[in-house]
Parts: sequence; structure tokens; C-alpha cells
Amino acid sequence: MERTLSIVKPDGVDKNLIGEIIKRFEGRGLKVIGLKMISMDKKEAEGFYAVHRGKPFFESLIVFMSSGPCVVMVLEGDGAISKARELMGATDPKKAETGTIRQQFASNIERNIVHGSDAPETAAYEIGYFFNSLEIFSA
Ligand code: IDP
Ligand code: MG
Repeated sequence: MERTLSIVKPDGVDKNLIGEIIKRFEGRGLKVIGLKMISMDKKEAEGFYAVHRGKPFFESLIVFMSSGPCVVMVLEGDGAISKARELMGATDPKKAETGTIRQQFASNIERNIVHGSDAPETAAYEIGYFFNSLEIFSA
């Protein structure tokens, strides 16, 4: 069993894609074991994306991620990290496989609808960033 942190980003919430995205994760056999809507200020978004500090797209990414509410969720299942990322598609929607969330719905490489952790260590950090143990419901 593995856990991953996913976010429906502000553009995904704005486009009414919360249900669509959760449906795809659940349809792939991933269990939603934590879920909430939040709104990050710039400091909170910077903390979440700290690994990207210094990159050319960092400032713009922080403005975007703090521009409106997000839905954050913890998903659990075998291979949860790679399954979620497969469903999301590549970071750049132009390079994302047909039928993936980003290929179908994303506007551009920044406004790409959804986040998913990329490794067990980052998943642990990202889950702990938004959820405490009382907010996660594992079988
Ligand atoms: P990922 O979300 O597919 O894991 P990362 O490389 O971790 O991609 O980048 C984090 C987020 O930063 C992306 O989802 C996207 O919103 C934004 N981003 C990444 N690369 C670029 C870029 O080259 N231009 C603008 N935004 C970017
Ligand atoms: Mg990433």
C-alpha cells in the first residue's frame, strides 16, 4: 500500500473538475482517505513548492497556486504515486498522453489542473503539509 498527495489546483476547481478528477482516481482503484478544500496564501504555496524555489517559473506558480481554492486529497492504493501520475499525464499538456487529465483539460504547462506527488519521500512531506493524523482515514 502506498499513499500520494493530489491537489485539484485553482484552475481545476474553477473549471468544475473536482468530481471528474476524484472519479478518475477512484475508478483506478485508489481510495480517498483524506479530503478538504483549502485556500493557500503565498507563503503556504511557497512552502509546498519549496523544491522549485529559484526556478524561472516559481513566482508565477506561487501566484497561480494562491489565486483561489484548491482541493487537497490523500489517495491510497498499490502503486498510488505512479497510478495518479499516469492519470494526470505529463506536466506540459501538449506532451501529455491522450485521455489524461492534463491533456484533456489543462490550459498550459503552469495551469495544469492537478498535482500528484512524485516519490514516497515527497508524498510523505506533502501529506504532512496539509493533513494531520486525525484527518486521514485508512482501513
Ligand atoms: P509536476 O506537477 O508534473 O510534478 P513539476 O516539475 O513538479 O511538475 O512542477 C510543479 C508545477 O510547476 C507544475 O505542475 C506546473 O504547474 C509548474 N511548472 C512546471 N514547469 C513549468 C514551466 O516550465 N513553466 C511554467 N510552469 C511550470
Ligand atoms: Mg512535481
